[in-house]
Amino acid sequence: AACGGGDGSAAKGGDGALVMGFAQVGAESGWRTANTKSVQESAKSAGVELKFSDAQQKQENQIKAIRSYIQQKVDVIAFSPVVESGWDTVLKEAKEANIPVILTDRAVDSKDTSLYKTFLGSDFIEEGRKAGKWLVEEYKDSKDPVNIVELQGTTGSAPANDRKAGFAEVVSADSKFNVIASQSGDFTRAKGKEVMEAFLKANPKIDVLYAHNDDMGLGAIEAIEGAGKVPGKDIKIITVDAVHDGMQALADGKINYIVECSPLLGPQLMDLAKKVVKGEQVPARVVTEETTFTQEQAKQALPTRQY
Ligand code: GZL
Repeated sequence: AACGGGDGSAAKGGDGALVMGFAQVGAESGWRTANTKSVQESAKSAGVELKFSDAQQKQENQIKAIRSYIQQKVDVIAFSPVVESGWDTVLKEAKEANIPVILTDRAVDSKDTSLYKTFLGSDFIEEGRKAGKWLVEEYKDSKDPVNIVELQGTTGSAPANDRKAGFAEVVSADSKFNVIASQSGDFTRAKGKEVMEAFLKANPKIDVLYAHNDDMGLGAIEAIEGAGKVPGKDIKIITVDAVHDGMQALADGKINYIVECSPLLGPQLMDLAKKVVKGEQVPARVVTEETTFTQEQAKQALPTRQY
């Protein structure tokens, strides 16, 4: 397709549609599946021709996909960077090819913000703070030490770095809270279960699990039950995302609190892409709207959840 130029003419795909190249992280979690569905369905209803790739959580695959979109002269590139670092070179190649880039979901640590037009996604630090605030409230009347284990997301990813920082910022205000172990479970159930089994073996007294996503929390629940303990009671669990299976576990009392991270970025992404290709101004940062859920709220919300 010809590139959308500064003359305001929208770039044209085969049938006149705007062509977007989307480099997705992978299919590691229920969140990711819901996010992919949102992008694909929104492209269809927005009349955007979508080229889609799944990087199996490998940065080199995302970089390859972005390079292939540049070769194909798509009108706009969007992607969710699996990790924060290592993007400047390929983003400079997109800029030289005069193809605008939109970051969705996760951020990059590039100092040169001219390398992308906007970043659409959640405030992960705030998500970590929300998790910490619930815990502080939950234990406000207790003086005893609270032993916390933490299942981090993918090492080097913005959600892992920021959810850890936001949570630590809040709980470090009270010395009774001790994060006694913190390790990556790579946002997957399998790894979450494996790491939680190791935490349980190494730490006789665990009061709380803070998992950076529902999927690792669900894996950890299997490990906790396998160790003969009751999730949600013997070990309180806080997770992030609020995908269906996490909300079900919350309603069932196996998780105590979930901080929502909405994957439904598709509609906003398509609107931003059309503006960007037309050369219109867009905000540098678009923060996703999202909330939190207690066990009671999960029971109310479940019947009408989209994912
Ligand atoms: C957050 C997203 C994270 C989810 C995980 O926006 O990048 O990646 O929290 C997913 O479930 O794997």
